[in-house]
Amino acid sequence: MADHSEKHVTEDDKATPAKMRKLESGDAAEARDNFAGFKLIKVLNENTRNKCIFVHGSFEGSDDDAVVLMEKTPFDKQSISAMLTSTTDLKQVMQNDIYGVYTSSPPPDLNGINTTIIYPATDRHIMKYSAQQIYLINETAEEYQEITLPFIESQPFSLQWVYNILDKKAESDRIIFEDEDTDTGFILLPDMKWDEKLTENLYIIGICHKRGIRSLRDLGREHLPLLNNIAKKGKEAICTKYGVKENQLRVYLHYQPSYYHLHVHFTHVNFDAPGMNIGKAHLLLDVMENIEMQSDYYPKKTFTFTAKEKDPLYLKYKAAGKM
Ligand code: G7M
Repeated sequence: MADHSEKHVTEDDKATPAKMRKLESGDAAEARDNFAGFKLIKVLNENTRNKCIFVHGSFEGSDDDAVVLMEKTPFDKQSISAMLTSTTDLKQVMQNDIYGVYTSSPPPDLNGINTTIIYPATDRHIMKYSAQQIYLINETAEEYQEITLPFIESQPFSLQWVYNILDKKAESDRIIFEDEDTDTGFILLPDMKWDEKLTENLYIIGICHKRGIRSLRDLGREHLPLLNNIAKKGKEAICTKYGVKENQLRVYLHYQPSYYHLHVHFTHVNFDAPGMNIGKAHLLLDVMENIEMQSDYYPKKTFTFTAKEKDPLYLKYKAAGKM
């Protein structure tokens, strides 16, 4: 199996020299205090049900693109009494008999919005977060070899953020658990989508130390000790730190993943997490059972997965006359 540990710089990453410099450094970008000088270019997508919005913009004095992901967070039962005090301003919208409707403005510290800034963002980030028609692709083992694998090898999303975590260059203060074994070890930490405030929307990822396992497609019997280890120790560590029991955790892998370095998703069973749908999520226990029954189950399987209309992989399948 090819080793993918070296850093890939995609064509999109190469868009400007500034982007190259920042992406090659491997350092985390500087923290920002506010959105001063931010110019909104376009709302890429919004979802009223999930109360999130994704926008494309830029920061003053920079030619680089930025993608900002904002999501209103669930209510915290612990802080609701602090919210129902004189510190929360009420503006009346209407009153009818005993029914009063208001817009309330709680103090900022009780009213945070989970915000991710991707900067500098590549064209692929802008595409990834744009509203698009979705299609299903059936990928046979042969099509994986002929279309998907060459695509992954030619332009994966940069794995720099993954290597920063594994090398303790970023997010090391957020590590929940680590097993350092080079074959079966992994790092467990909050997914960037989770603000760690409430366990109701708990979202944690386990990233394996071993490099070169791109996805589910690469898994066989030799990986069972790694998968068992992530399943067992990951769940134990989450239970110890957050009190969420094993039978309240959904543990799965994505196919296709966005990032081709093996990682496992842990989410709270009550949470309707993005990317949990059929055509994307594969339960880790099912994966292990399938491999136990047949070691080359995943290399041989026909996968059905969802892809967006501007996704370069979808375009490859279309160009090959498969769509
Ligand atoms: O779809 P895929 O299985 O590749 O999911 C990758 C996961 O990694 C997503 O749930 C992302 O939210 C998460 N993620 C992506 N980035 C860039 C980061 C990051 O820099 N830090 C953390 N903690 N999670 C990330």
